[in-house]
Amino acid sequence: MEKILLSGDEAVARGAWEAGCLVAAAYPGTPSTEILETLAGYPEINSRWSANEKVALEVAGGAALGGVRALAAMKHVGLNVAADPLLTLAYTGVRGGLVVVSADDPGCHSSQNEQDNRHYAELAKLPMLEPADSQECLDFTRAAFDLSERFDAPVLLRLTTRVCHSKSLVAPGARPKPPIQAYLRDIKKYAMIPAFARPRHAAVEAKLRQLADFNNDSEFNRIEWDEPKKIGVITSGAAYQQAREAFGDTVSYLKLGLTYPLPGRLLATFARAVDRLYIIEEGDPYLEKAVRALGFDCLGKELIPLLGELDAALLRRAFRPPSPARPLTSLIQPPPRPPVLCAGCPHRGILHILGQKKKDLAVFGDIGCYSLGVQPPLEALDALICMGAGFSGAIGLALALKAAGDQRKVVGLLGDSTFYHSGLTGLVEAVHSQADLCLCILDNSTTAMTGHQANPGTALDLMGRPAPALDMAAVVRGLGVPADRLSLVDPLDRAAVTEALERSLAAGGLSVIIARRPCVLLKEMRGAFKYRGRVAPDKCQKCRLCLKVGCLALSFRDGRASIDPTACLGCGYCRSVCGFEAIEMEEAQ
Ligand SMILES: Cc1ncc(C[n+]2csc(CCOP(=O)(O)OP(=O)(O)O)c2C)c(N)n1
Repeated sequence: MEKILLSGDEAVARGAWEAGCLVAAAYPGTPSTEILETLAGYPEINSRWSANEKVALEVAGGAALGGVRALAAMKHVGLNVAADPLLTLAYTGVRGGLVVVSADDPGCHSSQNEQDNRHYAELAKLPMLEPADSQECLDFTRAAFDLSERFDAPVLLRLTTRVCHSKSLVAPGARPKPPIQAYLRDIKKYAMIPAFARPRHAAVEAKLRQLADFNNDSEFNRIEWDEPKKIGVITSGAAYQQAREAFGDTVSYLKLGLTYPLPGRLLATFARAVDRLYIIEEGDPYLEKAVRALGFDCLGKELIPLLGELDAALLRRAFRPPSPARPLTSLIQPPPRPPVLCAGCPHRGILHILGQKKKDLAVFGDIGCYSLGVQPPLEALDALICMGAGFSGAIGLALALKAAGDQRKVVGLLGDSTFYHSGLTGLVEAVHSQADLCLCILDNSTTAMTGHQANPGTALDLMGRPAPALDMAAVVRGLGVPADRLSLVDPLDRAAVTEALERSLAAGGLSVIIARRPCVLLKEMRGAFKYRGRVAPDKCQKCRLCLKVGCLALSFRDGRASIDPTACLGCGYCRSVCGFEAIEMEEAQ
């Protein structure tokens, strides 16, 4: 078959297909999202967006226990959500192969932290594979299913942003008839009550010893010698590519692919053969600690940053700082382009109103496009931790403010996808504990931030098939919020949002506002706005109030506010903010 150009994510999907995977589940999150988006193109695989990562892994885990090959994918923080089933699936083992993809984001390109999920392999006591390019993404994924069945364990496939998103040539293969094994009831293996879990733990430890031994000669690792063997570099994943680009054939490499459990004998052979040993890895000193624990002296994080991503120029500088007279060209940085809410974004209205009231409010935010409301000019959110915390964090914050006699009211805020992901349990807690809060759900009918994925509130599933959309208002009422404490508003309707917010906060107790308007970038919204804003020059009083809405179509030019007609989508929110009726709407050309 001819080679094809694939990103790492696409190659993982292809590898799963070639391995005969039958079930794939994920919750979107950069840099992992394209794995399921690609799998959706293979009709032989039942692929889905799950409500969250824990659900995704449990769906895949259940399928693997049932005897078919299954895959769950997520970004690194998603594995925190899925950690509970992960650690016990290690005990049950599998029947059909189970591959768990964790896509880490060194450098926080689009994440709230840059945790190094290699530690999860050690914590969960699971084999871990780390591909370094698209071909390895395909090969390792395919092999991961075999490894999973051979050692009766879920396999962690750990990727990072560069591996997920870089494209390189891949030799594709065929898909055999998917191996399906008969489901067998085996409670000692699959029902983890304490009496059965204890012996399963012993089985896991035995498996790890076998895996470590297997890894010493496994095809996943390779040594690339340089003669004479002066400098040795131990590395894996994207760091291998960066090291090769920086040092080429001038050093010897031990490139690791199966990075847990580590191959002690192989590491020792390599370490003994070279004069000086370096560990080049992104993130924590994971390999470095293991090499030191084997008794070998090496250099790693003293030279190479623990924070952020590596690149070849950074590695060259780490080993040989450039002379100030001849700086490396890559030291030139592109100008920063901070992300902003799109023109016409429905979140803008409610965020602007919350920002205007920030002296009287404390707002616990969440992760979604509305996170862009943290910074000026909106300044609507006080805190943001992880998905779901917009509600539960707000409950705790309200308790603290009450204890301190602080009169500020507390608002919790999250989006529709986040509500179904992990906001539901926070709402249950708020109802049951009679929290004194206003909780807002910004329902734009999609999972916008990661690229418009379906969620339980949308009417189509990942494969594009019609799916029953949950009725959010009914869900909220069903969880115990009385109808008169629930408001449904258009987030760009300034008067309605202000009224709902003030009424909710004045009444005290728990109230919920669903601010609903579809994301302006959804296909079905094309052409929805028939007008464009225009500033009437004679009416503009130069007060700059409209600029506070943070719309990229608005700027201050030639001494007055101005609207770029090519950027404006005509949502009209800025018009409702202007106190001088200086913004007019005219028909779009
Ligand atoms: C545990 C976890 N999983 C996935 C993500 C990636 N992620 C960030 S925001 C977001 C979607 C938020 O959707 P929604 O709440 O509907 O807000 P929108 O972007 O549509 O405004 C996702 C999937 C994450 N940050 N954390």
